[in-house]
Amino acid sequence: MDLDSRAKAILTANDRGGYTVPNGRVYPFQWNWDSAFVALGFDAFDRERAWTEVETLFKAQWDDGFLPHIVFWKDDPGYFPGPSVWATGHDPVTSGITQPPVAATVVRKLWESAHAAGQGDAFRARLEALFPKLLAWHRWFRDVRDPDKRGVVVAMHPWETGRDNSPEWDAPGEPIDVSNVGDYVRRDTSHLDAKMRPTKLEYDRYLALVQWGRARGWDHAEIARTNPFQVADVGMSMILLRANRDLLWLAEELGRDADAAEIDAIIATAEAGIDWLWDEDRHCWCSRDRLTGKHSGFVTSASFLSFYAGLHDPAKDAGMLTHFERIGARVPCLMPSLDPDDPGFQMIRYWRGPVWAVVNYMIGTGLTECGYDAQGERVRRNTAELMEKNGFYEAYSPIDGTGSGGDDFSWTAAIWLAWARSR
Ligand code: 9WN
Repeated sequence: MDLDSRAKAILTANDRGGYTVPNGRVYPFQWNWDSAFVALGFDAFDRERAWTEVETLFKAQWDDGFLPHIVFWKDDPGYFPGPSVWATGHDPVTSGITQPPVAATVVRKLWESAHAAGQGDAFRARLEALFPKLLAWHRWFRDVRDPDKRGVVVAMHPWETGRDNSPEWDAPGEPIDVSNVGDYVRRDTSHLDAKMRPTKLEYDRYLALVQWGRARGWDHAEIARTNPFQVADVGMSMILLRANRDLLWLAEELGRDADAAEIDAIIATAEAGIDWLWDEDRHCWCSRDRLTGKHSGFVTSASFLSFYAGLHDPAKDAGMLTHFERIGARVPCLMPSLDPDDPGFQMIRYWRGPVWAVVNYMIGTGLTECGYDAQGERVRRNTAELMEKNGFYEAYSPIDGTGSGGDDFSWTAAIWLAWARSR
């Protein structure tokens, strides 16, 4: 079967009726940013289904605009922690944390694609219905997750960042008390080689933070005041800035002037404040602990999302391109989730080395949009080569391209269809 057909077959097989699971065995529920990327894949062959993916996700939105990272439409014993551990008391049952806000950017793409196909009229009502939901989520970030008004996103859990065990969370995770976590049985390591997955200490911290939120009834305002882990994540911050630019574009498209002015103000706050995440010593963008003020100092794949965010600062861009060239000379397949020159780099251990197609998509499109065509094309070509040689894995080694994590992975297949295959 050719790659296009295989990618479509993966999305179809992982479709549970209105939503898609990232992987049938390892992740048997609907995940937030996975679904957004999956919609881009569906859009290549089934426009109707693409919109439904995002609409289903937003059916799980809470009244205050919060959009959960997992929706447990049906229980499944194959994943831990499941709905009873989160105990958010919502219907549908959801987790109590969020994930990187890529949805507005995806909805703009879906809309432009419908429009270009002459189907703008058919999809306009659906865009009108999604817009206020996207805006409500972005307002939630502004009001609940940016306490210092710097235009960044402060993550309350490593899982929120989507880069679960990045070394960026090691030092900020130290204050998390794991002494009362109790016994639990992980399911990820029964599906996958433990060498690919986060460690026991990391899982203890993940669980302790879930227990912390649950003990506070998932009151996000209180969690934001008291949580022992509070990190301004460079990935989520860049992604939200980009998403707000796309939401502004949609507001103008829909003639929603008051909303446009409000989003404009959110963007202005971010453009004025996001430099807080620039580490002058390391000469890179990185996450920063809100509680200690310390930069992580790690060059990760998320560092390269400044281009996607639409930031234009010649000195900082030059700094990031220098890192790009250095890393590009060290590994055949960009972009490793951690700098290969870092002593903690591991070829297959989750977010400490492997390449993710969705992050590459954001890095590559951002570079190209900013006029760095050769770099953007290198990232796209590397992404395509990984899939051509090894199929559609969750992640890949940047050294030899071997797949790690789950196979037949939805968002990887989606990125093939939406971007990587293009010539
Ligand atoms: C926890 C589904 C998700 C992705 C994340 C990725 C991984 C979950 C896990 O899988 O996280 O959310 O159990 O490891 O890190 O980015 O959304 O693909």
